[in-house]
Amino acid sequence: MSDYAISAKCGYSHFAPFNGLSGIKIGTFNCKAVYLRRGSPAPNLMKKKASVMLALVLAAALAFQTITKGRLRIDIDDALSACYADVTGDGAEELIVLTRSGESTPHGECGKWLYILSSEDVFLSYRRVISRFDLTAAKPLKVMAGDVNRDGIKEVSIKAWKTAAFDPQLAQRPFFFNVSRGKLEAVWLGSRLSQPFIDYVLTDFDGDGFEEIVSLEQTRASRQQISAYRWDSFGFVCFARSDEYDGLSSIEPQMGVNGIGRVAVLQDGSSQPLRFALRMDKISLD
Ligand SMILES: [Ca+2]
Ligand SMILES: [Ca+2]
Repeated sequence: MSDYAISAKCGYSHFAPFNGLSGIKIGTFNCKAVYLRRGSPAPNLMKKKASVMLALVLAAALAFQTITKGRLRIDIDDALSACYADVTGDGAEELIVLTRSGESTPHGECGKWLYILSSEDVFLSYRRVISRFDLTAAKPLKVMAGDVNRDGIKEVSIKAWKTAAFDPQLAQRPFFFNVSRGKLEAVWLGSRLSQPFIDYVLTDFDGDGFEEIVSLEQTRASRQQISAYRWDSFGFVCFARSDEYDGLSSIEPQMGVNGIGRVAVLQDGSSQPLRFALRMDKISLD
């Protein structure tokens, strides 16, 4: 014996005799021992296989935003924001995803790509890409969907962090787009709501089958108030407000009684959210 190597999980084997073998090493594939034979290409071949495997592993790690044959491999937990809604009007829900940019704003990280993906047709976490849009310039913070203008097609809403044509201040702004024709068609690019808002959600707050904007806003007295807005031909009109509160910090939509939406609002110092719903044209504690 001129040399030997130890290999885990390998069977015991004899090999037919070769000429010119000078050493032995353990390869990386299938626990096979690789004989180094002068003039043989085998060791180089094994190196190439290792390189291919490394490339595949790296590709899988980077595949979150890699489209392969019109499909995107995606882990929703890695997205900045995502929701399910039928935004193409074909009767089936799509998965709407805002990817991360790594860029920060005063309201947290903003996104980059908006993907409209088939929620069905999933193969090994790959989904069919229906359309995608680069939203880098809008610094999008969150994506939602709802039929706010009551035309039977759900709009995609982006909470953007940017200036407006007549307002040079950076601020959170509510944008609404129709994506049903494969393009990002602006429905309403709001410069602001009636008061500066902390956040807003889309929910059918009045039970008429269409979504409204329900927002958590800052009042002039630096208190917080919840407001609801309904579409009115060319834009949104505020139709209900709550009393003013202190320490309200976040708002989330919730399903209420008989499918009528309500909102859960966190208040500083309390682990349980306050729940608000529409009562006689006023937003009240539920
Ligand atoms: Ca609509
Ligand atoms: Ca409604």
